[in-house]
Amino acid sequence: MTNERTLAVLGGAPMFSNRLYVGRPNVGDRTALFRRLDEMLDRNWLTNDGPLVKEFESRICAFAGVKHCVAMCNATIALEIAIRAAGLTGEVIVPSYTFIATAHALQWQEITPVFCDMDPATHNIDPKQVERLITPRTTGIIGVHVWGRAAPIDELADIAKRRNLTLMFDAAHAFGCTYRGRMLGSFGLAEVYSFHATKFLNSLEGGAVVTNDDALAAKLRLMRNFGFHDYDRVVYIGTNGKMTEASAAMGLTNLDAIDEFVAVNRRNHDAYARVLADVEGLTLLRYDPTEQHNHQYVVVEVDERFPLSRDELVDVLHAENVIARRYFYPGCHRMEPYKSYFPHAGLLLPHTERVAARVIILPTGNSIDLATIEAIAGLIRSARDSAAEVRRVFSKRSS
Ligand code: T4K
Repeated sequence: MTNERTLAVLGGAPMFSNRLYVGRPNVGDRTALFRRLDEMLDRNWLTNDGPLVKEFESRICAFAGVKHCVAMCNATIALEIAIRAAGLTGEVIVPSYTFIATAHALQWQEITPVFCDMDPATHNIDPKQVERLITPRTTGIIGVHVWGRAAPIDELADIAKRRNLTLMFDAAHAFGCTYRGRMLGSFGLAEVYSFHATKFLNSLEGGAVVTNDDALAAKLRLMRNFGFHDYDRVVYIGTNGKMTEASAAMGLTNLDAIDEFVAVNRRNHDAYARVLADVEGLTLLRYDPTEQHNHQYVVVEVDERFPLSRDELVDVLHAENVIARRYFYPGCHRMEPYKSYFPHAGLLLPHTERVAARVIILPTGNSIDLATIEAIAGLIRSARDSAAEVRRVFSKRSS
């Protein structure tokens, strides 16, 4: 199909007339959503710990097997509040290979994120380096379950215990994923989910801190609502981190549909594995079949055996309207303000630098069917077969 057509970067028409995006929202039953919104309007209760938020929180607790869920307006604010409620100060160790929000949530409150390298086999934080980064100012570790694959929980818990540090997890990618059969969300002092539009479970925008710690949960609830204890009594410093009822309506509706979302994601992931299996130089990241997984990310590493670089391949795909992403390029340590604060951080992060230059995320979800996946694989093969010509065009453009 693709061998006879001319690639768009070589002057042909794009293969897809509509853009195919990574991160297209998963949306459940619209009728159920509109019913919930109608009821919300009839009740005249739109935010401030309303009944839909309460229902959403208790459904998340039951699903994840945690005692408390404190729903918030997004995961970045949830991280900030959790970090503050846990009393972290000074330095906190985080992976550099994560979305910038993990680092910013610390820096925003003048806590230094100390960037740790990854294990290139898992893309998750390397516990051996964590130990070496601990200083007298270190108060905590925030592990990230990158792509929903568990961070090295046992190793991090052991370090945190021995060195008297607080351990939390950024579980933004990990809703519906397990570690040793237990849902991610129930480890460490607390974990933070994201329910952003692009996430496996979305509430338009949204996030939550989940924890089994009663005192922490009480503090999180106060901090989420300006520190209000009741109508006119403020007992704590707080901010506005509340989730709206409309967000909870979306979250509940999508929660009802997560089995379908997983099935589609898994089908697509298997299809990508099949159609890319024989492309030398591309490695699809696989999920552990013994754990539950949301399969939300199709992660491919492009190595030296592929005749185009990762960035060249991304350019070829974008020209065809396949809007692949380079998450988490170039790594938090190469973004501001961290790049200016620690200009040589990359020296300690060789795996992060290498993997961040190789990863490409391909579109999945409901809007992507098997024929589309075959077509994307065809494009990748055409790019490989026309690599010399593609390179010539790119080098002419840049000269
Ligand atoms: N920790 C981690 C590890 C995270 O990955 C994130 C968020 C957070 C913390 C913070 O969570 P939140 O505070 O957001 O709850 C996107 C998301 O905005 C961000 O939530 C997510 N990580 C990150 C991995 O991806 P961008 O800058 O890539 O967003 P944008 O606007 O380029 O959209 C991404 C793709 O999704 C595009 O291909 C278009 C598509 N899209 C997006 C939206 C909003 C849609 O198709 N429909 C939509 O409504 O950050």
